[in-house]
Amino acid sequence: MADIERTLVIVKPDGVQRGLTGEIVNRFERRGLKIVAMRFGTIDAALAKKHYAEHEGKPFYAGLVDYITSGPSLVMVLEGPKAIEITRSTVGSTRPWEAAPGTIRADYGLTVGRNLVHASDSVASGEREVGLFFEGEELPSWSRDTDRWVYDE
Ligand code: IDP
Ligand code: MG
Repeated sequence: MADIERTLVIVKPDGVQRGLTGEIVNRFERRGLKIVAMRFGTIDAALAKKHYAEHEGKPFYAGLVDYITSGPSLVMVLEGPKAIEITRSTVGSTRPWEAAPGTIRADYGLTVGRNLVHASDSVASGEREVGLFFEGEELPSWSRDTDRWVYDE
């Protein structure tokens, strides 16, 4: 199998409030990524701070923690070849005004503080973030009958 990676993706509270969860999941699913975990609920402050630890001390950090904990999110783990880059390119640049047309952030977003989606930025962050949100049986390993039509070896 070629470079199978796992990434943590979050439809943030603005995406949920705006009724875009299905639309956003659909973009990843139709691209060919496989869902291996999914949970809906409000992220608590302790978990949010761990998740965004790299941003501690930055001017937007407090607002970021408030934003991500402000209501329910849809948290998922997606798997596939080059899943990190594939997911990031589907999501688009952090600042929606810089995101390429056709990406989620360009199609639905205007400001960096309401940019709809989180996606892990490296294989190492993916492993760390998946481990913060899910464990063991919550991450089933399953083979999809269509995989050989979705990607080659
Ligand atoms: P990413 O989500 O594209 O990986 P990061 O730089 O890791 O972007 O920032 C994490 C999140 O913090 C962003 O998605 C955004 O919600 C928020 N953020 C980043 N920079 C700013 C800012 O300058 N003002 C407000 N929020 C920001
Ligand atoms: Mg990031």
